[in-house]
Amino acid sequence: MNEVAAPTRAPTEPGAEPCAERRAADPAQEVARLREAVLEKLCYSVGKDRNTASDRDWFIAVALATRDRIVNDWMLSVRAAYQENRRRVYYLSLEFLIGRLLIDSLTNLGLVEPMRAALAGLDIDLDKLRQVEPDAALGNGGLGRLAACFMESMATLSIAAHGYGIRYDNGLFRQTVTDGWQHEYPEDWLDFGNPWEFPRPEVNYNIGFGGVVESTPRDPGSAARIWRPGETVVAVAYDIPIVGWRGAQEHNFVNTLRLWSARAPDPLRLDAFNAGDYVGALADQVHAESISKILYPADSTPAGQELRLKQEYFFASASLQDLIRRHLTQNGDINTLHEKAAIQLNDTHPAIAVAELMRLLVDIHLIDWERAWEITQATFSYTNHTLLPEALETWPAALMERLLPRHMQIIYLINAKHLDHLRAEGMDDPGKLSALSLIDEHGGRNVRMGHLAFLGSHKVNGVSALHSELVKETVFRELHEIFPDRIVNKTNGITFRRWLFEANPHLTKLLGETIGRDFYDNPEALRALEPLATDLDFQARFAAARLANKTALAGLIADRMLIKVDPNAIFDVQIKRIHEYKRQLLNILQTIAQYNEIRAYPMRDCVPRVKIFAGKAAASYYMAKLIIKLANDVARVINNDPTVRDLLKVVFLPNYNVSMAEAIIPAADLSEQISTAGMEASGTGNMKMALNGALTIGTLDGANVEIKERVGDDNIFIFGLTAEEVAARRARGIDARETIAHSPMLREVLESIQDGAFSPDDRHRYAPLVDMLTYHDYFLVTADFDAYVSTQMNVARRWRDRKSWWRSAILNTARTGWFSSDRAIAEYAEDIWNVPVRAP
Ligand code: 26Q
Repeated sequence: MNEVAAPTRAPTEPGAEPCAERRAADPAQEVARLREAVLEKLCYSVGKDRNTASDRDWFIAVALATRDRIVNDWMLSVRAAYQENRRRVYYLSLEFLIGRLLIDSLTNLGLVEPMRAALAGLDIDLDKLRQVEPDAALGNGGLGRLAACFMESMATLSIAAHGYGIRYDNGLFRQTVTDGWQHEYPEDWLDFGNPWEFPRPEVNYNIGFGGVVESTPRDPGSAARIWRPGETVVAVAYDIPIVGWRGAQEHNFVNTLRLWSARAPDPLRLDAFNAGDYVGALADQVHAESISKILYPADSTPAGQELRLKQEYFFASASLQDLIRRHLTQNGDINTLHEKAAIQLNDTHPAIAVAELMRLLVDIHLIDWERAWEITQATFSYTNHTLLPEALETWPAALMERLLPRHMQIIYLINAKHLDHLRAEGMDDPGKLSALSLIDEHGGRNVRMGHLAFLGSHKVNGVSALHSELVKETVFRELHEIFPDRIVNKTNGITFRRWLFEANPHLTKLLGETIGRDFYDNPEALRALEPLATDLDFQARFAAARLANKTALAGLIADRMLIKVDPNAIFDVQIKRIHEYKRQLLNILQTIAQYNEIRAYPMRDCVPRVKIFAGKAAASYYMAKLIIKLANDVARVINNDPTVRDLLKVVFLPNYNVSMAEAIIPAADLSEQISTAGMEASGTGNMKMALNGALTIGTLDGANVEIKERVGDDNIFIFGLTAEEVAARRARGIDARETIAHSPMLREVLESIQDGAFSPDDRHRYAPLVDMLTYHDYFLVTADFDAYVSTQMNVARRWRDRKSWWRSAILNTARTGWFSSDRAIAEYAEDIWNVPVRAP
């Protein structure tokens, strides 16, 4: 197979000619057509009779009928990009946390109600089918969900964009909680097929690993390198169409998410099979296909394993070969690649693409080094999502040399030229040179992927204003000094289609009736709500919409957990990956403090609260799993204590995913965003809850800072140390004995945990946790405890004054339009990719 085959016509695009005429003008006709289409799919594609079809059969039929409506626009979009020869954006991400697509696609096509009516005529309930679709959980958390929101916004803004990732057979693990402990089970989203994907077996590329690099003389004085891999795996494409909202012209803009699946070049060794070795005959296949088998279930601590590096190179190489093929088909000249392609690296996970593009340009396309480097830098840009030192990706040079010998040579050469240049400019401080080097020499030789991504890009961005400043001051301090214009900020955003229109139809309807539908296309139009914030009639309608959402969530909690919660209580919500820096522990300690208070002063008037937690812990993250167990132990004790009298309930909902977020977020009154300041790069759940009318309790971290600036100080509860104070406190030491001694409430809480009040079956269960908080409180839970408790009291006071609460809630919705991912993508398009956008 040719590495960069250049066929005369791209065989991989979804065809050239749009095939069917699209929408019926008459709504009744539209409904009738959809009904016919669904029945046809049920019969001819699913092979089922209406009388025996299961919900799943109906779901597949509806998804396929919806997909048919997408394909035409897809072809038109591809053709438009081709004819206009636009610069294309390539979004490389190892994670796309998509969730469900049925309602999302129907919403963007404007077909939710027609489809609902079509199905009602068949006695089928669309909302029931909606629940049947498995979540596509090809991501861990924020970074993966951001990629999914961005794909939708790029289509909405008619940016010709392709997402590239891996089609994992098993997405993020399914979490169960038994006896309070998390257990992980494989996730099986593909078991009943994926109606949204188009397999493209003809689009496949060879990906090499290992082997040797040979030199052959080229021009006088220079040598060509030829990499002869020892192993080859084939990457096969699967395409998912991503529909944009409405569309600028007469059709919706539709982009492609192309996911790669790994295959062995020869799936079966016939000689072994014939000799009776059936397992051995399949060994090569199993080995090759392991690359796209499973998503790494870590969200911060890099696994550092060989398979992960193979995944990174596998999808980076396949994607580059694919986009170069497309470029050559259309433009014929590799020298103009950067004019026609902008590649965004979603964190360092695809950073090996920098070395791969250099290899393709220099070794395969015979471009000279300096020119190749110019093209590479002009093509790539890189987004940083974390400052956690343990999450900064590095790979042992020895492992890289073995797996990717040619790439390692290229990395050494990039580094040598980079350091030579610095020395030529007069830099002679060995400390600085070593901090600037691509190779970290402390404790063995490791390749710094962040440095590689930084040097290979023309722009590097952080994901909130605070985070981008910290990126300049910490991880890339020395690089920023030398390239002061490279780091920019692009504050994250969320797609309002999924996180407002689809997740919260009650509120969306109310907003439409009140301020008109401008906000459908222009999120800033939500500002029109501001004058209504004190209107008691509107407040009542706003509160009613929220109560409907809370009642629905209470139903879900009753069904799944057999816990009864009162929809009139404050729904106090913390939903995100479980991590010490996110400080679920701080929330649990405050819950215990409130429990102690209720028992100590039973006569005191106390505001009823439901504490809702959800989130997964990395399987190997012991402390995170212990925190889940504590949340569940505390829930059991509090929920079963009659003296609490429903004033406090604690719920840990297992198996948090995108669909569960869609159910929880519209029902949240209080949004917990309480990370140790400086550690949460941005957060996006904070934006989703604020948009839906929750008030935030949070630290000055990530995008909380910008949410505060927009909603106003009176409409958010901010507490705790600032990022600067955190740094200073850590410098002073993190032994918390003195802090604990000064807080009677904290002391009581820690003593009750220590004494086994929540673990009577194992009194020592939480000794490691209490020890950690006492002697090594790196995340400063104890330092922020008193401030957090008193801010939670302010929350309760505010809740009593419901007029004031709803005023703030309405102002949160009115003032968070800026956090739309359309705004974020428009900024990337203008400042980083240099591509035009077209609003609907
Ligand atoms: C790396 C190497 C090996 C194995 C796993 C990983 C890995 C995988 C996922 C490292 C990090 C992640 C995910 C990080 C993440 O989700 N970060 C979040 O990104 C959001 C979008 O920018 C921010 O809003 C959050 O603040 C940030 O935590």
